[in-house]
Amino acid sequence: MPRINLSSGLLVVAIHLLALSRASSGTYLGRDELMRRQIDPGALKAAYDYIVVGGGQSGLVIANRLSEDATKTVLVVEYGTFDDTPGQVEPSSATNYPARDLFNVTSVPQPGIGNKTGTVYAAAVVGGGSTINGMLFDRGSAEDYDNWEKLGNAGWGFSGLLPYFKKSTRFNTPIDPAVVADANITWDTSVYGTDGPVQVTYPPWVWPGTKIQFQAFNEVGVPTQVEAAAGKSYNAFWVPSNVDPNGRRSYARNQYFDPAKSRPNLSLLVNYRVNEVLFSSAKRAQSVRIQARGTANGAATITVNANTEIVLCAGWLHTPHILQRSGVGPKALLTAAGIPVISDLPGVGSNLQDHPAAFIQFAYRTDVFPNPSSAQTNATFAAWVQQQWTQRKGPLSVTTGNSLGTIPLTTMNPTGYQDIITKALAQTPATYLPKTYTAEQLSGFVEQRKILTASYGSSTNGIFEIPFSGGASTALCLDKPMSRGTVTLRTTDRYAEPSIDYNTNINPVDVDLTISAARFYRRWMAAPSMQQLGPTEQSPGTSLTTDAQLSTWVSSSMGSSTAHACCTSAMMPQNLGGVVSPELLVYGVTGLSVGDISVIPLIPATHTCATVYAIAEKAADLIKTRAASGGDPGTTSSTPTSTTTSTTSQPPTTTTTTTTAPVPTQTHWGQCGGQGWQGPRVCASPFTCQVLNPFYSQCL
Ligand SMILES: Cc1cc2nc3c(=O)[nH]c(=O)nc-3n(C[C@H](O)[C@H](O)[C@H](O)COP(=O)(O)OP(=O)(O)OC[C@H]3O[C@@H](n4cnc5c(N)ncnc54)[C@H](O)[C@@H]3O)c2cc1C
Ligand SMILES: *[C@@H]1O[C@H](CO)[C@@H](O)[C@H](O)[C@H]1NC(C)=O
Ligand SMILES: *[C@@H]1O[C@H](CO)[C@@H](O)[C@H](O)[C@H]1NC(C)=O
Ligand SMILES: *[C@@H]1O[C@H](CO)[C@@H](O)[C@H](O)[C@H]1NC(C)=O
Ligand SMILES: *[C@@H]1O[C@H](CO)[C@@H](O)[C@H](O)[C@H]1NC(C)=O
Ligand SMILES: CC(=O)N[C@H]1CO[C@H](CO)[C@@H](O)[C@@H]1O
Repeated sequence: MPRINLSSGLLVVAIHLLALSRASSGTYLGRDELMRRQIDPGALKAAYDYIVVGGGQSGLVIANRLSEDATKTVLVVEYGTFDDTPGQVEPSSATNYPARDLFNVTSVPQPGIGNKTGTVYAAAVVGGGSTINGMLFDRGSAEDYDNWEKLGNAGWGFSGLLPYFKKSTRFNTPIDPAVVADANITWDTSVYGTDGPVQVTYPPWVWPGTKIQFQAFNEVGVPTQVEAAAGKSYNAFWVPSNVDPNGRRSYARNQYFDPAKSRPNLSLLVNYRVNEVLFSSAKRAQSVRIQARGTANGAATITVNANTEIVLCAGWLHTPHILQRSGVGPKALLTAAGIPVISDLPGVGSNLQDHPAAFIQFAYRTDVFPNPSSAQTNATFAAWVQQQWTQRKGPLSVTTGNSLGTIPLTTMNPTGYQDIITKALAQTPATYLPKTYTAEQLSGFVEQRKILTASYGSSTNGIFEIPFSGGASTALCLDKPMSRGTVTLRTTDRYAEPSIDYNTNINPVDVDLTISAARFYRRWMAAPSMQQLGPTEQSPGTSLTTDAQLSTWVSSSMGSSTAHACCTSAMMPQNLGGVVSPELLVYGVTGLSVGDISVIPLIPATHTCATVYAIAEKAADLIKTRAASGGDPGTTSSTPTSTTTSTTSQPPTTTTTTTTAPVPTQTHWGQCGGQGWQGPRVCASPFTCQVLNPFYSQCL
């Protein structure tokens, strides 16, 4: 066991605090540069009132709100660092998904999709997912959140969350009224805030074919919503982007952290990993043990104390991993890893959900002009696109698109949806769930299934998302999967990336739902208005018609993730396998909460960014409220140990860390080319790299 050189540890913390104060003047200094600077050891606090674990999207929201009170000190510990690449705030960054800002991990092979390994999206950068995401800024339907409330979470329905959706946003009138009028984009400002941090608007471009696609939806029983963000994000609707009026990314780093970074009570330590939360004998979370990024197992660690509360915001992948390392998780797993059990919570790392997506391909024989591929075939148009962009208008102002069809199952499959529900309810739950599920977890799943199947039969909740913006092909995204995955600490090396098993498509109900979606897509393509575009089917292909044929297509064309992974430390009653209470407090311990996407019990039918802002805003209010009334009810009055207490480091076993080497192919529908593009130019099957304009090619 290495001896911990505490004074050098303190030095490192102080150096980074200094980096923070320099960062407030606009420059971020490299670590080497800082090492040469004079250090004031007094900059390090002996303890902080709050420690936020992870300076990603939710962590920065919570840190901002908690540090509004100048009497409280807040430390954020973030594994990544700042991404100051200028292009990262441009619309074209919406599908870069740069490896430099991501953890490099893949899932175990997925038998439900032909043993492919699932792509994993977990951000490793200040601002987290909000720094790299697609900027498609939608919310779920009221029913999505009301379903959370039905699982025993009072206050987490749509009406309980709406104030936080508003608090986190500010809607700006779109800069181009002509585009709005032509495309008939409609919205209702009353469901957004007027002065919230995240700026939201519609960019000044819509591909003309989009209007035809809306019409075609209307013709197959999918009406257009006036404002989906009002709890109505089902059927067809417009979705704004989280961009400022100049079309630049509006996200947690520039809207929650930058305005607060000069507060003397807020400190952000970057390039550090939180290894464990340490507990008192009364099971109160007292401190976090942290380690410099890139140092080996067993290298020096530093222990930092929290007076009031430790808030986990390390995301869907690492919040459960940190809990498991800290002795909070499934007893059998912890025991196998030699980790003393603080709280036996089998749900930590279970209940993993995402939106798996099957790629459906059509082509338009008689497409309108211009369309998303015009810039590649027409030099005059390509030049116009560039000229428009000098005024920050035109196609290059669009991020990942601004229109969605999120279709109820009752619309997709009016004659068959009831059979799917009956089949789901008749299953023996354990058949398709991870083998590790305990009796409580099985009961929890049965509760979830009751609620999910009710939504399968609802006309006011989407089951499949069809993103469309004038193109003929798209991803059919399963919004309400029945399958459940896991995130599991490696018992031989708890600091290696955990094992990820999505269990994509493992439940045959998910296949049935996807077949319903593919058939519905064909109906949409056959709608009268669509015929002016001359749609022809390429994949699945018109010869595939039976359930058996289409189910083969589903497993070959489906991918595990659309970067919406969640739900791995679910807010549910403990006797249903839950991990946190409706106050977001971790069961069985005190002084420890979770404030990120992990707490979601059932994945909503929406991209997750806006929802994470609302969760984090609500989390901050809950934390402030309990602090004002004396803290976590179970709190013991034990004084936290000071930073100088020697840390009893758990000896990490020295097994080789098998971090998967980055693959030089783009495995998702991300960017694959364009001027200045440094990333992979090859798309993994079934995607191919298509040139959309000189700046941008995409795996489609
Ligand atoms: C590539 C991509 C595209 C997306 N596109 C969209 C979109 O278009 N629209 C949409 O609505 N949503 C989108 N999302 C989803 C959305 O951005 C995420 O759901 C959301 O940002 C999650 O927020 P979070 O706070 O839970 O986690 P994150 O923002 O991921 O934050 C977790 C942070 O914890 C840090 N961390 C992890 N482990 C440790 C540790 N041990 N110690 C210290 N720090 C640690 C990480 O570095 C990270 O910064 C996308 C996500 C990704 C990744
Ligand atoms: C992932 O790999 C890239 C290189 O492709 C690297 O820059 C990045 O730091 C890696 N991410 C992590 C979290 O180590
Ligand atoms: C997936 O892997 C399993 C176990 O190795 C094997 O039995 C199965 O045939 C594989 N399936 C496919 C489609 O390759
Ligand atoms: C514009 O959209 C609204 C809301 O969907 C609809 O009521 C209205 O009829 C549309 N107007 C036109 C001209 O299409
Ligand atoms: C090419 O683009 C120009 C400018 O937008 C347009 O006027 C012209 O009709 C286009 N040509 C074709 C063949 O579509
Ligand atoms: C608790 C704490 O450190 N509070 C400090 C926060 O910052 C103000 C200055 O803005 C100091 O006066 C407080 O002491």
